[in-house]
Amino acid sequence: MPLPSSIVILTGAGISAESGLGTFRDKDGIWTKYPLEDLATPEGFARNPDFVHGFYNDRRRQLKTARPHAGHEAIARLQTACEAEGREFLLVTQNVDNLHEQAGSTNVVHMHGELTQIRCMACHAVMEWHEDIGREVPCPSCSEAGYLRPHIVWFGEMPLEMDRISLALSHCSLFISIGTSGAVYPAAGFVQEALYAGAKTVELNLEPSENAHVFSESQYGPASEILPGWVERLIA
Ligand code: BV8
Repeated sequence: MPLPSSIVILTGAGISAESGLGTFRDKDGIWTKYPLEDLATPEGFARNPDFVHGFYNDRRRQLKTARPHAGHEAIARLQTACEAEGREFLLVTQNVDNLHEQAGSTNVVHMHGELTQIRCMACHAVMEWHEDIGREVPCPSCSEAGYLRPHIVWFGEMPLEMDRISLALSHCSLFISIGTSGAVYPAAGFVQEALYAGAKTVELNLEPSENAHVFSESQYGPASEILPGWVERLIA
């Protein structure tokens, strides 16, 4: 059976769970331990930048030892198969880790930003950064100190590359949602956009998400266990 003409995949924190990076809304999730308003909003950062820098510094450090699993590798194989047949493929992730890239995925759209990038609020430069940052660190681009922030999309801020994502959704034939609770917009609305485009919609998750009823097909279980078989059946 030929591969679908155009695939869009959306991933969330669930696909990084088995690599040891925390999810947000599961039991013991990040937002059950840390106040979202103080850590993932521009207001929270303005109130206490050191607290927010510390939170993201900890998560950036975790990246150094986190490794992708068979689920990430299956997604990278699917991209290779699609591109070998000239099919369109777009991987959009809500995650700010680099596990998809470590597994071989390319052109990954990080709609909520990346832990390994920082942004200067004085000169607006966005730069690769793998170490801790703090208020005292001068911007490598404009040398101003006190203006660096994580290049992360917080609540109330516009996610990145939305035009590119909407264009891909408007003509996709298969939309696959993996490891996300469907609690955060606009990502949680992508399945509806794909449906309007006439796409087949699939949810692969540990358990039904908040918009599970919208999907035409679903399979539940840990991503490292269910993704490889699901992708092999699609590619075969
Ligand atoms: C915006 C920062 C507009 C990075 C994040 C009322 C109604 C609707 C919307 C809103 C509303 N009030 C406010 C809003 C908008 C708001 C929103 O959606 N709020 C929600 C809470 C109601 N959205 C925004 O503010 C967005 N911006 O709307 O801008 C705008 C318009 C014009 C001009 C300017 C602005 C910005 C949203 C981005 C916020 N940043 N994070 C970081 O620190 O990581 S969001 C945060 O949630 C994370 O980034 C995360 O990626 C994201 C989504 O969570 P999930 O990835 O789904 O993770 P979660 O823990 O929830 O779920 C894990 C899932 O995995 C579970 O289903 C679980 O079953 C599954 N799982 C677990 N283990 C496994 C597994 N699956 C498979 N295998 C496993 N092993």
